[in-house]
Formats: sequence, structure tokens, C-alpha cells
Amino acid sequence: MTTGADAMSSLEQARDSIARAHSVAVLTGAGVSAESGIPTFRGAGGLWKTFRAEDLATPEAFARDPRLVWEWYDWRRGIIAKAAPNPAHHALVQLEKTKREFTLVTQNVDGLHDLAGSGRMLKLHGDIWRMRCTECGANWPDRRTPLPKLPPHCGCGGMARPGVVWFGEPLPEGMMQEAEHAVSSAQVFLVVGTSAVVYPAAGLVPYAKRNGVTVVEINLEVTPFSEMVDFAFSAPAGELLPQLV
Ligand code: BJW
Ligand code: ZN
Repeated sequence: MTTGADAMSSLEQARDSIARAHSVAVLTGAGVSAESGIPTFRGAGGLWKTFRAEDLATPEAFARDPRLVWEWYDWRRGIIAKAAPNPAHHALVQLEKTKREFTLVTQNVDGLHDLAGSGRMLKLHGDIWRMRCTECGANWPDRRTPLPKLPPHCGCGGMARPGVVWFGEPLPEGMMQEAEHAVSSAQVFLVVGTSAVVYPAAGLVPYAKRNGVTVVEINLEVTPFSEMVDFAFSAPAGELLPQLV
């Protein structure tokens, strides 16, 4: 953990590693959007303090009570719709422009990286602005908020579900392999605003270390990997990322 007197020199070292790298990979989590006013899942004020994940973010919960699950997603879509990208999102767009190889792996479903202008992106946990038909599998964008009718339906008559990945569900086909490839071929891996407890995404951090990649973590709190990474900065992403890149 980098704090106090040694903060300047570590910041400079990390900045130097990032500046020298031709290939950079980034993993983002809910903390990146916290300064945009979107609640995180864990930690102070996190969604899982008020809501139970098992009741809302599992296929079983949706099968039991699709309307309840949709009400929660409709409420969150309303919050996200009012939010704008913050300096952390913008800094990642700038970083992407300067690198030969750059991959943004995000666990976020809010679409703020898209709004900021990020290009190459792997959305491991889907997109809250997309819907998927539970009958025919169709997949389409829908940015209306609030939704006119809950639960929404597909043109085929089937019920729609949010286009996100719930606990117990597989990530989009082939995406973890793409993420692993991006991480192992990077010289620097930035891990920003994630509690790093949800797998398989969290596994990218030790995977990077095993592959000799320099790992830079930015988080307000200590994570299971803070001790293992090369640089762990305890600071708000919207303040530190623009200084780092
Ligand atoms: C700031 C900040 C600021 C705040 N600046 N920082 C191995 C071991 C154990 C369990 C498993 C395992 N492998 C799989 C599992 C099961 C499960 C899992 O990981 N469970 C653990 C939690 C115990 N994983 C799964 O089920 C996954 N699927 C899977 O593995 O499938 C296998 C399979 C294969 C074949 C067939 C079938 C199955 C799927 C995981 C899906 C996660 N879904 C969610 C909801 C998405 C939709 C929605 O939004 O509603 O994804 S849960 C939630 O957590 C969301 C997030 O993307 C994800 C990660 O959270 P994140 O982003 O890290 O946010 P927080 O809130 O946790 O942390 C925020 C951090 O920011 C904090 O640390 C703050 O300090 C920090 N912060 N402000 C910097 N300003
Ligand atoms: Zn359908």
C-alpha cells in the first residue's frame, strides 16, 4: 500500500511504467463510476448493503419474481441515465489514444466508458442498456427510462431480461479468453475501482502477476490483491488516474 511520504516517488514510478508501455490493459469496476454518482455494490453505501444479491442478481431470483427484479433494474437505469462520465473515464480514453495496444476490460454495465468515448472494450458482465429475450434469445438496445411496462417483452411475445450477467451465469462466450490474452500481452495492467472479489474477473489480477505484468491498483480500500500488486494507490480514481496517465 502506498501512502504518505513515499507516495510521490511511487506515483512517479507507476507513471513512468505506464508511459513506457506500448501495451496496456485495464480492469475497471463500480468504483470508477462512483464519482459519477452511481452506487457501488460493496463497501460504504453499496447496493448489497440494502439489497440481497440472491433476491435480485441471480437467474433464480428472476424466475421467481421477474417484476421485482425489473423494478430494481429500472430504478438503477434511472440513476445511471442521469450520470455522466467523470475524469477517470476520460483519462482512460486519453490513455487509449497513446498506446499501440490497449484493452479496457470492464465489469461495469452502466455504459459510461462508451459515453466517454472508449473504443476497444470487453464488457464482462454485459450492459444494462441492452435486453435479451428469454424465449428467442434476441438481443437489443433499449435506453428508455422508466420503462413503460414491467417486465418488458420481445416482439416474439417472450419476456425480456436485462442484458447483464448474474451470479451463477457464464460470461459472454470467449470474452474471458480475450481478456486473459489482453492482460498477458500487456506490459502494464491497471486495476481500478474493483473490490476484486467477483470471479472470474478478479482472477485476472493474479493471472497478470503470474505473467510478469506490472500491476497498478487504484482503490479507496485494500483489496485481496493489494499486497501482491506492484503499486497500490489508495485514492479516488477520478483524481489519481488523470495524474497517472
Ligand atoms: C473506489 C471509488 C473511487 C469506490 N475510486 N475506488 C471462484 C471463487 C469463488 C466464487 C466463484 C468463483 N468463480 C465463480 C464464482 C461465483 C461467482 C462469484 O465470483 N462469487 C463471489 C462473489 C463469491 N461468480 C459468478 O457467478 C460469475 N459467473 C461464473 O463464474 O460462471 C461460471 C459458469 C460457467 C459455466 C456455466 C455456468 C456458470 C458471474 C459473476 C456476475 C457478477 N454480476 C454482477 C451484477 C451484474 C449486473 C448488475 O449490475 O446488476 O456484477 S455482481 C456485481 O459485482 C457486478 C459487478 O460487476 C461485480 C464486481 O463488483 P465491483 O465492480 O468490483 O464493485 P464493488 O462494489 O464490489 O467494488 C467497488 C470498489 O471500488 C470497492 O473496492 C471500493 O473501495 C472502490 N471505490 N469508490 C476508486 N472513487
Ligand atoms: Zn423473443
